Order: sequence, then C-alpha cells, then structure tokens
Amino acid sequence: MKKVILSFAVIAAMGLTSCNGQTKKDAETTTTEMSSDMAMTDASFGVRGNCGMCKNTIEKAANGVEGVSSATWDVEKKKIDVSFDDSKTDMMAIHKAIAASGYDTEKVAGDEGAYDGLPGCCKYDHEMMMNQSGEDKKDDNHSGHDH
Ligand SMILES: [Cu+2]
Repeated sequence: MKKVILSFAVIAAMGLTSCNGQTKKDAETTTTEMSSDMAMTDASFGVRGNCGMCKNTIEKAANGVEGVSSATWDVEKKKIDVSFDDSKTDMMAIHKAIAASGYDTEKVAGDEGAYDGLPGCCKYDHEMMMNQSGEDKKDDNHSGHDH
C-alpha cells in the first residue's frame, strides 16, 4: 500500500517538473516591428473630462483604435494629441472610440450609457469648454479674405 502511494507521488512530481519546463519554453519574446519612417499623422482635438482617471479612459479608448500609435490627453486644456497611421484609421474613428467610452469630443457626443457608468469624479460637465490652447482663440478667421 505504501509503495503505491509513493510511486503515485513520484509520477505527480515528474508531471510537475515537465509542466515547468514547458512554461519556460513558451515564454518567448515577441518582437514588435515598427518602422520609424512610417507616415504618421499628428492631430489634436478637444475632449471633455475631469481628472486622471478620465485621462486613462480617454487615452485607452484612443489607443484601442487600430493604427493609433500614441494618444495623450491634457487635463488642463481638455484636448488630446494623437498620432496615427492614416492608412489604417482616420480622425472620425478616434472621435467615435472616445465617445463610446463616455466622453464628448469636438465632433461626437459621448455615449450616455458609458457616461452614466463613469465614476462620480469623472462625470464631467457637458457645457465644459474644450480644446483650450491656453491662448485666446478669436473667431475672426473670416476677416483674412482679400476679396
Ligand atoms: Cu475622471
């Protein structure tokens, strides 16, 4: 009886070690190929939000769009800077992804259901000014025409 238990233990131990061996083999490093001279488009637009948690949500949503290489939201200016491959995506796709996460952008209103699910501190004011450059943006662009 003792022998049976012993041999069972040995088999179990052998099984464990072989499992360990396999996990090691699986842990291969994946190299991400990225050519630096790929044509990236930089853009920025207004996105409403309150705090650091908003920043995480907004940036995660933008980065989740295929072709977006970087997204940085500025909590002070209520503005996001994005860099993306325009052969893979476009501005509207990024606007929509952010709106789907519950945040208003300049072009797309935030999804109401997602907004309701945001933490209390993130329930931003829908009237909030966005895309503030820090300098006064005057609406006198039309006076520049010669004719
Ligand atoms: Cu927030």
